Amino acid sequence: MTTRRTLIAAATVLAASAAFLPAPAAAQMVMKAADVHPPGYPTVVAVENMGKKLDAATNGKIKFQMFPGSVLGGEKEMIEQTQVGAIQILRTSLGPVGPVVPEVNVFNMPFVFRNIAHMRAVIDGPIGQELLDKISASPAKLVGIAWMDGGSRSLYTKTPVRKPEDLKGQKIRMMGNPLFVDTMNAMGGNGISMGYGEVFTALQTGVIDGAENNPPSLYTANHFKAGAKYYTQTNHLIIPEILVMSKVTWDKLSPADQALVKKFAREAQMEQRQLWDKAVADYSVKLKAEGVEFIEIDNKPFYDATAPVRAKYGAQFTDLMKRIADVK
Ligand code: GTR
Repeated sequence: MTTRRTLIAAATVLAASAAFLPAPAAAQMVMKAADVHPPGYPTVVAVENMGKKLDAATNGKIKFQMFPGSVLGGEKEMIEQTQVGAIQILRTSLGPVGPVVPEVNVFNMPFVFRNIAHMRAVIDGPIGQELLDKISASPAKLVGIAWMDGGSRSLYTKTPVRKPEDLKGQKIRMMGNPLFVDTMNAMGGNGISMGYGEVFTALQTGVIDGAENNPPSLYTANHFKAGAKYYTQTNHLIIPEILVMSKVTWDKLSPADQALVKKFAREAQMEQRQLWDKAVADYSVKLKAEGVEFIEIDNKPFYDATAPVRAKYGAQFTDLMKRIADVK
């Protein structure tokens, strides 16, 4: 019969042997990373490379699994999924983040940056960090970890546009943020808010007459094949893209892992920029080869036309806009 003493002895032996067992491996985290863009797109590649660095630096404890090409939804839906922790890492335009964190709308205003070099100087510096911090401190449950480049957005339509009057009566798709609908209305057209994934069919069926975006997006989303062959260089929006982590996920990371995420996110910001410049050059050549006409214009009439939008949305950002303008 088992005595109390033998039970205690057995427990002691077990406890002693447990001391020699290897420590249980730290729980592995496979983070879902999402993007509307297809494999090979600069943002997708930079985030994949960031995941590889994290995997190596944490000995496989943290890995990314990339879900490109909108497989997890449009940006509005993916932002919501990131807020609840169903997606852990999201690369999105800052445009649809505006309705969730209104403070970021300062970067979403038409012609707020003089040019791409100016935008880069701002996002790389203290103002860029302040806005990332504002996202993290907001109740949105998102942590801003890096900026990415989305170049400059210009108008594409089925008929040539050279001045605001040419947009009269034209329905132009804009990203989901009332600020952009107001921008297009001020530019002379009728802004229609719609998800990126719906633009191709909407162009084909005549629900819209045009949209606006950068050359890599115009090419990879095939919008030029749906009739949008005239690409007017309005350069009206220079909106940075952003990499956010779900706060739910962030809070589970140790301070050391959080520091690694920040370090590699900053490296991804710089790597994506190199890939981006090449993509803009390559896709512009490809678009021209496909018969897309790049229409060079003086965009001052569009700048002037959007002054009321800057006045309306910029009223709450007066000091910040001055600081942005002062960045060389
Ligand atoms: C692209 C951007 C995407 C998405 C898309 C759109 O330039 O990279 O994040 O916002 O535009 O127009 O919806």
